[in-house]
Amino acid sequence: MRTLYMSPFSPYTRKVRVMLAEKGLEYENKKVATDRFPADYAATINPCARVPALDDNGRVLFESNVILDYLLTEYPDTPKGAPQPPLVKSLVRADKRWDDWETLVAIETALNCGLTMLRFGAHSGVATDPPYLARDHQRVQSILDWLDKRATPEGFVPGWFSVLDLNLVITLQWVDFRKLFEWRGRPNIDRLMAFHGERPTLPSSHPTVPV
Ligand SMILES: N[C@@H](CCC(=O)N[C@@H](CS)C(=O)NCC(=O)O)C(=O)O
Repeated sequence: MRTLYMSPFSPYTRKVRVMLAEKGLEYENKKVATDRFPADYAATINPCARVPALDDNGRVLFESNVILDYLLTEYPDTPKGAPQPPLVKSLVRADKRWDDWETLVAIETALNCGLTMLRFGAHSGVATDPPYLARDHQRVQSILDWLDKRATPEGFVPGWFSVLDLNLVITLQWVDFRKLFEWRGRPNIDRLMAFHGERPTLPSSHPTVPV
């Protein structure tokens, strides 16, 4: 029995849904109201009181990138006919571990900035009051400039669909869905999004699709 504690609009949840689809793993979606978590959720599922969390036959994990790492490690196979380019085998490359971790953390920071903008700012346009929102807007633009130098038109790990690609695609598709900030106009990121953004495992978990 595999249960995903989730919210349909959550980009962090979506990363896990896409990975489960890539691995061809069956699971049950358990929607959690993120504005009023059930009383025992933090005590029994995720002490951080957030989604996603995954209960994999009694092994309960939280934190999206940890769950991705777990799924890649515990379920190394991909189904026949899986999309191309193939899914990577590990969260980060052994020989580029520090580079890949920095990329992952930079994308995660951009997503966290987006969440702050959504919670505390206007849903569209640049809300600059309070001032930390202006800093978050600057931060995402500098992160995107930096990512554009690390990306290639075929992703962060050419020849593969990497967890870095997965994180970026989900972050920027969610930014568009929430109309938070402009990210286009960077050659490598634009092409990476065109290259990986249509992957067949993505549409069914798009935030516009009812769960
Ligand atoms: N770092 C966490 C972030 C998870 C997160 O922030 N989830 C949001 C939904 S998108 C949430 O549960 N928010 C509820 C809250 O903060 O009260 C992860 O990667 O799983």
